[in-house]
Amino acid sequence: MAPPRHMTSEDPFPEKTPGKLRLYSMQYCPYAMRARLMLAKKGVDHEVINIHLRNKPQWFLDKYPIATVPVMEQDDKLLGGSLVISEYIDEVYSKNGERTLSADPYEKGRTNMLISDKYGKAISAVYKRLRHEENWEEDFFKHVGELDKELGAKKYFAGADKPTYADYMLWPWMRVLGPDCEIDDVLPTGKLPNLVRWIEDMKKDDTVKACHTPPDVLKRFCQGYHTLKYEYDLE
Ligand SMILES: N[C@@H](CCC(=O)N[C@@H](CS)C(=O)NCC(=O)O)C(=O)O
Repeated sequence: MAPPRHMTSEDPFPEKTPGKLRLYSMQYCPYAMRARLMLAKKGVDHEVINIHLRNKPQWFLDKYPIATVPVMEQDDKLLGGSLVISEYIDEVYSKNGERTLSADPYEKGRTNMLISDKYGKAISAVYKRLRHEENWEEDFFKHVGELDKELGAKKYFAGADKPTYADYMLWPWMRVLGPDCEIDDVLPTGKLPNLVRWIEDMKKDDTVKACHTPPDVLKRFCQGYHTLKYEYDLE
């Protein structure tokens, strides 16, 4: 099914359904994908309102002046920011023992430290590569290489035998690496052996499959980073 069209300043505010969780998103935004992965993982009944980021509706700007996606709304509750939303969904929609982010304060702190430090640097390096910036390689193999080291012999990032919060919060940027996608020149170098294995395992995960974007579409969107021509309704 094609994703919902991206709403512009021409579109009236879509009325909300009481009780229903709404995600303001952009179909190819990796931050919004974090929230979409968590919603899929937890099987949360929700609706997606896609926002055209180059021509945002005024009602979106009024609601969330920071003006980024994702934003989550449910009745009078509103949360913005991919990690805030993902953690909220994980906490609210999990029964005991089902959380993907550990409830143990130390474990949770370790995961959040990994996300803000090593993921942050690796994500910046991925954008550098997508933008074909000069000298992208040094940063890329340094910071994405750190992730490879962090993963080591573990199957998944937080040491579990199935993907958890730590894996889902990274996946939206790693899915663009590889032969099906935009960045096809880094995996065959042999410098990221653990990540290569992890990427293959992640592709088999049901939640990842539920949020899949066809590689040709993702590739077209990613090319926008290079050409600065972003297209949103590609499917
Ligand atoms: N820190 C934010 C960053 C979100 C973000 O930068 N989203 C991008 C789209 S991928 C955005 O909304 N950009 C606003 C714009 O392009 O005007 C989060 O984690 O949610």
